[in-house]
Amino acid sequence: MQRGCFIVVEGGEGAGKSTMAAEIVAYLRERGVSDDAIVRTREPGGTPIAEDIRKILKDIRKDDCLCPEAELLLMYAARVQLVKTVIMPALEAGKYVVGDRHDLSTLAYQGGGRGISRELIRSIRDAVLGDFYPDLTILMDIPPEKGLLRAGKRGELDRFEQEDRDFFERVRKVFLDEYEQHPDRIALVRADQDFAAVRADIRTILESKCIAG
Ligand code: Z5A
Repeated sequence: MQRGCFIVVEGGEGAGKSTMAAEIVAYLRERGVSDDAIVRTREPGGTPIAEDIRKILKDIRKDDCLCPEAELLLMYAARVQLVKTVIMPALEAGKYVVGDRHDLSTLAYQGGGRGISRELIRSIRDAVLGDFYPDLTILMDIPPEKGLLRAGKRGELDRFEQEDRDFFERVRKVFLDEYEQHPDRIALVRADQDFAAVRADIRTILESKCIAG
């Protein structure tokens, strides 16, 4: 059986990743991919254990703070659980997996945002995931102030959303640096356009990569 395809949507908060992940699923359906051949994931999360880890990562604790290195290891604990129990089996069964964030986020947030060295992140990644990578990453780029404004409309902010402006600028810079270094596997979309324009750009990328067709 032909291996499936792992498509990841990445970017800053409020970029519209979840919205566009749903649009990618709609695109696949239009091209005749059946519902049971499409799996959606989100990170951190996506399995019962990984969702428990997500709660630890997102909750604001007044009585303790999470060290950057502990945060990094929890991200990878959740990710390995998801990759090994959900994503890999789905790909082996020939399915499409549409992921809301994956490990580019770790380089951006724990690397750029928290200042953990790229070498440490890469060594943990390589040790637990080996040569596993997404087939396509769509990076939705948006200036942090615009993304945070969208995200802020949801109400209460989580532990990440309470970081300062510089944090999000560093995160964005790593995302864009990675795109510049790997334009073969990362596609860039301007996420501060209106919904129809973002959707059209994503469709053009999927068509150019011959996804589902
Ligand atoms: N994190 C990390 O540090 N390291 C890691 O390795 C990983 C994650 C994997 C997960 O939070 C947090 O974990 C995240 C990074 C960290 N931290 N933050 N902050 P999450 O999953 O809860 O949140 P998120 O990933 O940032 O997603 P989000 O804020 O929900 O944003 P989104 O998915 O990109 O956007 P959306 O929900 O699709 O849209 C947001 C709003 O904008 C919504 O009202 C939409 O209707 C609207 N929208 C969408 N598109 C448009 C356009 N084009 N125009 C206008 N309005 C739009």
